[in-house]
Amino acid sequence: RLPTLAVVGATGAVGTVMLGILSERENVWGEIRLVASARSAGKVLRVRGEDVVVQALTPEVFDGVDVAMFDVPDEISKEWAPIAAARGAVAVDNSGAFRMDADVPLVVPEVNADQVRNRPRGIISNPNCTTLSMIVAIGALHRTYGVKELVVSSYQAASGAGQEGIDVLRDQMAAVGADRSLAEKAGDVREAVGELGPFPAPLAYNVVPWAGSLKDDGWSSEELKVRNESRKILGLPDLRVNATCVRVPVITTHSLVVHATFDSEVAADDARKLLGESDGVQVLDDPAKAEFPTPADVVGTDPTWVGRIRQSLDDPASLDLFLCGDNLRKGAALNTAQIAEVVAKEFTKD
Ligand code: 11C
Repeated sequence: RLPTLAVVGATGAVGTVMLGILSERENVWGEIRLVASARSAGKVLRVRGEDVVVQALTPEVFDGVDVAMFDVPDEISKEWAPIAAARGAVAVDNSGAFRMDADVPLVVPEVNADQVRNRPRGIISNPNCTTLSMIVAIGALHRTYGVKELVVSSYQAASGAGQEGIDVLRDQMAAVGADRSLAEKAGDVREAVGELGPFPAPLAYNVVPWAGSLKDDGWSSEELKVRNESRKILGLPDLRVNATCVRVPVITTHSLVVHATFDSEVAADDARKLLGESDGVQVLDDPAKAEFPTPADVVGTDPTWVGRIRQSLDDPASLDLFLCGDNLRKGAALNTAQIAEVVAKEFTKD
């Protein structure tokens, strides 16, 4: 039989992309139930070419559900994923609520699909979009060369902060766009943009060296996620990782610069070939022809894009890379859908 799927958070930024992905991918689901807050209940959304009425989040909505995806804030997942699991569903959670729990696997199917079965609580976590935007490529390199250290700088899109992030950046761009005298005097952009929304500084005409919340010793939650989640996914608890997370005025698609050090020497051509043959990775790397990934050119696509692949001039065991990944697709909805599809196979086999 085909398993029943619930999509919790169906009306949010990631949920909206999820409905598109479920409509595009090979169908492995029987019923698809759409779930959101009571405020959105009764709305009609389209998935797989059909109109589906959104249901309110209640314990009963999970009755008969085999897999429940959660694309909701941490506190909602924390409360409701265990309720879904108690009612017999496998919860695939895209929030940060359970990612670092030892009894919850953190899965990227191209890297550690085998971990899906290792779920004593009936919960599987999906990584943060920033980690996901690099880990498929780093995982592929790690399998051959053994990764020892990552130094990461992110260039994160506004949609990482949800629909509010998208709306605020669009409003700020509209507010500054017409005035050709702006961005010449300290503070003039800040004055012009209006609401900062979820960002601690203007995002239009700017870069903001901050994402997430403040943690010990000046690190941001986002930077710690990149470190801790990379370690867990790669199964390397002592991996050295330093990340600096920066927000840029891009609507969707996170970019990262990664300096990766391996156990053995890596020639750039060998890395290019290996990445080119890896599932979920697309190499675009010919600077002489201005060929490298940019968010504007890859948004809406599934792979992790890699370019600017160079062997370090000072260390033949290190590579410098530029990566781009759509933070709402592979960074969130697509990876969740892929995990759910791995689980779905268990039901169709029985
Ligand atoms: C951002 N990466 O770009 C964050 C959003 O842990 O799932 C996702 C936060 C998370 O703001």
